[in-house]
Amino acid sequence: MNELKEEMEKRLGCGIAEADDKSIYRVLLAITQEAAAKKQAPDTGRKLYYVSAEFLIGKLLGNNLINLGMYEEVKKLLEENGKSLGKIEELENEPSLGNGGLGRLAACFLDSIATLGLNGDGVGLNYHFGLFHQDLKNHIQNVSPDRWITDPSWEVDRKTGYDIQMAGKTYHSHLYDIYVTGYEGRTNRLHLFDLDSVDDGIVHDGIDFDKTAIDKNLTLFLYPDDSDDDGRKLRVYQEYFLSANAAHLLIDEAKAKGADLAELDKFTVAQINDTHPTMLIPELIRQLTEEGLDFDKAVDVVSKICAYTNHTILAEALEKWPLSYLKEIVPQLVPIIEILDDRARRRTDDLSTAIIDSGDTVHMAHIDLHYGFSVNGVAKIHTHILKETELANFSRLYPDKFNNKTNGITFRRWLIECNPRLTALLNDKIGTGWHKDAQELEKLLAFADDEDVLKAMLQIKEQNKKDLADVIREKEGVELMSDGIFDIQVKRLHEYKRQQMNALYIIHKYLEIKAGKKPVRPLNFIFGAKAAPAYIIAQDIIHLLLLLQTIIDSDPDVSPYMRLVFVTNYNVTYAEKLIPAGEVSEQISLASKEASGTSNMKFMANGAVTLGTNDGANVEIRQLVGDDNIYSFGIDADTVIAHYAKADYRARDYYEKDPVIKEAVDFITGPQTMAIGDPERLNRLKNDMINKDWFMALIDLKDYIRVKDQCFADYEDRTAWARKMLVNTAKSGAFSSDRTIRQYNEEIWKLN
Ligand code: 26V
Repeated sequence: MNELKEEMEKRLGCGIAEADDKSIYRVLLAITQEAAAKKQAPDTGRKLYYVSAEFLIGKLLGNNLINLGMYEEVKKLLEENGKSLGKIEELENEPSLGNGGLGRLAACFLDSIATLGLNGDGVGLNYHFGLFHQDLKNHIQNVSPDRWITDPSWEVDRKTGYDIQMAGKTYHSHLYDIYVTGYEGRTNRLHLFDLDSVDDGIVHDGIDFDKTAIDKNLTLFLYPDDSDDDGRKLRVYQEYFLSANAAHLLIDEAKAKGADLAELDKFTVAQINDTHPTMLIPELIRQLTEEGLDFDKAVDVVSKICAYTNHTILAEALEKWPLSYLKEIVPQLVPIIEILDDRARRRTDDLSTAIIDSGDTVHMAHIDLHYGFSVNGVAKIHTHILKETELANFSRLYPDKFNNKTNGITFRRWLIECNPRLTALLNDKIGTGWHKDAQELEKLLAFADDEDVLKAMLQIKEQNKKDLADVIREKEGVELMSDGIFDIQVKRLHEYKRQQMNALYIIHKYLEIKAGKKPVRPLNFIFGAKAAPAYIIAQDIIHLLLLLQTIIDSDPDVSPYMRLVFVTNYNVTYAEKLIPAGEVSEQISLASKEASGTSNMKFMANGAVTLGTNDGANVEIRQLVGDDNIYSFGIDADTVIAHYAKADYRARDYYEKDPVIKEAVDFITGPQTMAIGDPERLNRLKNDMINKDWFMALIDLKDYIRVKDQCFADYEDRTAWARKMLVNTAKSGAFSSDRTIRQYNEEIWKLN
């Protein structure tokens, strides 16, 4: 303690008590960076490169302090000097390098890789603004750039880069590293490539910019709007820039280890995170042939290096690019992709597996499926659907490539850091072994009938709810009812995740209360979500939710019993406040559509009870906790798939035949919403629900209402509910990303 105090005071040039928070942040950042640097390990043996368009790493100070074992000491020292570590952490901007689950998963994986002492780095792009910042005004989402890189920064300037050829021009990349500290483990790195000529100043009117000025815009935003040709081409530029830099880096590092490139697979393995980095495969082949390898040998060795993870079965998310784009932007890859296509065609008569189809469209996932040595889904049901349905033609060709790796989360961030109260109780009752072996959480089951422990769990939840209510009061100006139930749905806004079905439930409750049927306890419905700016129906759903928030708030008959809040700019930092306070975890995607979900795991670990469909990892949660400790509803994946196959779902039938459904849907364009909302948006949303409803919200609505009502009724038996909370926390260890990473390593990466 004294050593740390002296070190801090030396750097501050004054006592800690006299220093301002900003200076303290600066000093802690420097001390943390130095401690992290010391834990770097030599690059020996096979090394993993986790290549991803997204790394949603969240703020770094708290996490690094925990992983380096310095958190408690720093916190105490600051407290003794009248300072708050929490306040100092607020000064840090959250890196905006991801969108949702895929990016957050990559971040949890980096934590686990370093914690397990594995030799593995992340490779991504240094987006200046990342995903947009969201504001909510006049019941709509407004977007603006999220400037997250500040001085001091966690980025280490490597003062190096590579020449990357795109559309006949040479772009010189610039590498920045972020240290990734493992929990009592080693330090790895997240490599982020950038371009010096990128110009933040070209962004105007929200997030608009000249999409053709590649030298100025290349790394401005994650997922720039792809609703026009220029936007789509920019994505191709970004994807090639990511892949080509990754290829250079891994070849360079292997060469530095004295690798014979013909045996590169002995030194290197690359995990391709979704299809965005797919060009790594042809680009590695290209670079290896430039290094002197014969073409066949290059194809062979690359096929032993690259593994692919699929994160979605939504057809529209499987990337396809016109061959003409590739000819324009990456002509150097086109002959290679053509040969790969030709060879793939010779392996089968099944034209559906072609890389370049008859319309000259390049199916990026098909490159991964033919030339990756492993293909994995992210939850049991997801992998099953990939094998049996979506990618059945490929699994027949390559039955041995397919494998499952159910997702996981790091308990360091999603329990130790975000829920200190529950952490203290757990440490007290079952020790601290669970920090590194989350399966030890099962020891908590021994307390399932211990009244004191159950009471303590309820009390902790009450306190966390009060904390969240304070945050929401301050940030959103909304007063939650902390004595009521906290029901939370936080995730990307997408029709398949069915925030609109949750909205219909809330309308139904509103109408019940108006008709005199009051809930026994107040209900707080909390949403957080960003919607892709070009995704119109998603914007309409946000509009509806914001209108409902206002309507409920301004109705004295209803507001004592129910609140809705849509929080602004949902991100990792907000999630860390929301999740510990969650009681009912809304995981209500249409069965078969949510690959896994990971917020379901975070809520579960923090003692929330899942209200969910039999989809993604919900299925595995249900198996673990048993039917008494989860609320499941809705049609199953097979039924959904059969409806699509037969094209026999007619939303209108449900709307017309059931007065409860009709009443809720009609409310969307009723007098109360129309008085304050945008009629065009509301009409479009209602019409879509009746005439299309592609994700079948109306099929499941009645069952959802029934089970959700049951869930809220059961909440009243507080002891029984506390036991459900306890079982959920106790069983959540199965979803540690340490477990997931061990499986990736044992079955795919084989790092030594
Ligand atoms: C989504 C979007 C949406 C905004 C516009 C651009 C764009 C581009 C790509 C994607 C793909 C997102 C894929 C994704 O995040 N999948 C999620 O992966 C999680 C981790 O495996 C999994 O838990 C979620 O179920 C799955 O949706």
